[in-house]
Amino acid sequence: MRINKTAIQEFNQPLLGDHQRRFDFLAGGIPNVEDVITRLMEFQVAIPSWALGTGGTRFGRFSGSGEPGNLEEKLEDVGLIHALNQSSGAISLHIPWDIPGNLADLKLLAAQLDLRFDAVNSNTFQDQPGQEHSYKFGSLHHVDPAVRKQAVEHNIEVIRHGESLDSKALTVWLSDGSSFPGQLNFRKAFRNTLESLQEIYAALPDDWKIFVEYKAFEPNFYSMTVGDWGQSLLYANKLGDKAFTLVDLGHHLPNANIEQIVALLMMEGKLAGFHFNDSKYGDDDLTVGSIKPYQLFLIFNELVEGMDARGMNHASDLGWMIDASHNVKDPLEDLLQSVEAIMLAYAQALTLDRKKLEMAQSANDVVAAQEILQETFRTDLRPLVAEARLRAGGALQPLGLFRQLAIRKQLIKERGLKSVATGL
Ligand code: PSV
Ligand code: MN
Repeated sequence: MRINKTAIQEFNQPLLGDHQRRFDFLAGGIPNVEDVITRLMEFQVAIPSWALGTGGTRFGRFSGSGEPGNLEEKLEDVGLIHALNQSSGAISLHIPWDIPGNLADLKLLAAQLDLRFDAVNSNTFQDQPGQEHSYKFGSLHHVDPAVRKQAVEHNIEVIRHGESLDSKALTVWLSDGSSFPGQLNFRKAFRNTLESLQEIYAALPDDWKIFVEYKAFEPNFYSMTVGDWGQSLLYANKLGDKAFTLVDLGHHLPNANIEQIVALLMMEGKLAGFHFNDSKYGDDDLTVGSIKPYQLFLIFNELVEGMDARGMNHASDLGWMIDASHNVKDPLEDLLQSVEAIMLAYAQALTLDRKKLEMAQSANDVVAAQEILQETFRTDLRPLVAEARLRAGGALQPLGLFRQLAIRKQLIKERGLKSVATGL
């Protein structure tokens, strides 16, 4: 199903008066408001192809309904989100969950939906039917060179798929690690991984990047071979200029200072990709901003500060993606909530009085620094984000329109009650 422009305009019409009143009040207090709106309109967050269905845990999965049954339908779903919020104009594919079939048709569909293909992701954390060697004891770090070779070849195949869709980056997340002390020689595991990554790196096209994603634990619970930002940065530095670290918000040990990690990676020019989600305990993959919205704002504050310090383009120089799982919510509603939370945190970071903060920092005025941050965080910027969406042709209330149009009901009619998406 598609949402046409008229439906969006008709939905917005009765809401315009109230929106204008709230926006005008807010805009009066924001000196660079037009610049902020332009940046918000440019900013796009990619949706992962594996998060359009209902997720689950190792205890079970309670399937939703009307889930996309193939890649084309997944594109259609992202197209729906993007039509509603105008901020989700990209899709990220996980291979082999989503192997692109008919390229010409797929590209045409993406163009019709105003979508581009973001980073492609390899998968050496699961065995596939017919696969020669098992990844039970790891992939790129494996003690057996034949397993490493198979995993390297898979990554190169993923790059080739990405090239055919005009993607520009490969994300490598490894579940490689050990579950018990003594299981692994850490140095050998690191070196094997590095050598494997070097082979993959050698196959990257000139204008491509490789993102090395780290994770503290799970599925291995004693050590992970790319376990934290230090290890990821080591690999990225040793690989070369096209290699970077990817930060997934759920991949840290509890209470890690993610905003500081982000600031230092940016200072080193080694941050390139970002996976958004939220968590209470571990890699919970919850809706962005649902648990720790203040931390999300603090992270965006560092991102904006760091990107500006290096003269980077906010919209295109880093890869922005959601990486969440939707176990009890409609995935499309959940994704709309996540994108909204990201746009809000970005808007907050853009409107922060940075000069004033710098002055407070220089004067060691700790109280003033906190006041400046919290003044911005506590200002309701939702009308600003809504204005950007309105000007871009989106809905003033994306979730409201999703429900008013009964989109899930229509998808169930088209796809059936029992269609289950590939993915998490
Ligand atoms: C691993 O937990 C991860 O964050 C990686 O990005 C994977 O590609 C994705 O989730 C899906 O399993
Ligand atoms: Mn991730």
